[in-house]
Amino acid sequence: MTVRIGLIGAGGMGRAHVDRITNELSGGRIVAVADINLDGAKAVAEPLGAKAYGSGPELIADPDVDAVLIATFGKVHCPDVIAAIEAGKYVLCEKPLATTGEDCRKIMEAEQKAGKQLVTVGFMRRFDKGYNEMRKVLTDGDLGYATLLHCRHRNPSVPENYTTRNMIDDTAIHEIDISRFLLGEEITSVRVDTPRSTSKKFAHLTDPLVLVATTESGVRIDDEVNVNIQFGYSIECELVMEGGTTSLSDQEHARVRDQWGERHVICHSHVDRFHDAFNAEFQGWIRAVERDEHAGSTAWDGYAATVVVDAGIESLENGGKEVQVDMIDKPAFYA
Ligand code: ISE
Repeated sequence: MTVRIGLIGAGGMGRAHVDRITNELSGGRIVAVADINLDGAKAVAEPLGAKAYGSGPELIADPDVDAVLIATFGKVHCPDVIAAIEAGKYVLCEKPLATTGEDCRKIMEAEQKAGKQLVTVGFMRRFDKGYNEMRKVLTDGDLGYATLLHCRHRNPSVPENYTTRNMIDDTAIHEIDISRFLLGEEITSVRVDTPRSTSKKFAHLTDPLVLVATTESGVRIDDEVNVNIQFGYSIECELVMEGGTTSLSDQEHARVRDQWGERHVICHSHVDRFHDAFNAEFQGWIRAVERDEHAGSTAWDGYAATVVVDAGIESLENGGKEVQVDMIDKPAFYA
């Protein structure tokens, strides 16, 4: 069976997903593309022989669409995710699931009403080999329990419409999710520090930030979010346990050693850095949809990350005070 996928959002991320589904993965085909810019939707759809729509609901209602992929801006995710659930279609929604905890709760309520887990959130780092090996070092138990998690999330630059709030809800949300994945527990409080800003940024940004979070068992997470670092897209992570550490190795596949020293290429975008993780995530999702099964992170994971984001933004807006994460009890449906 070929899973007939409808894409909502024909921007850069959507097009990267079309490319992987069409040229790199098997079992899925893009049959429809929707975008509020209908010409943008047509530009992506026509070469594929797919249909083009000017809105998400039209695409979701199309009986030829088996499953929905959402790659629009976070702010507009919620109604389309709920419409897909109500249509009984599996939906892979790029992060964030929604931009408020309340919208995520509405999504979880719709899913529980449908009686079936249909929502996957695009937290692709969960499919990265490095993070999975780090997690295994912890769960194997030989090095004891975790005490600290040091993260660095560096982007070469960001566009002018990217805001300081986006440093938390669009960028640090990846470390928020991967910390939960690595440590297997929830984050209970957050504070956001604002060190000296770089001059290499748009005037409205406060960059870098350091998000400091604490988990249920007391593990301390620090995340340097630094989005105008110039030199490349650089993701670092070190997990400290009682008897040793484990860290993400760098992104290189090969090194060069010569008269100028030793080096490797540094990529410039998340699409390249997490290429293999995205592919593993999407291939797993397509195979699961074929079998009528859920795959990947759940709507609960989307909710849990968003309420930590909410606390981080509250801290940022209140001079870096420590904010407790306001989280509902996990419904048994997501156990
Ligand atoms: C972007 O949306 C991503 O998801 C990238 O992984 C992140 O590095 C970047 O800061 C975000 O804007």
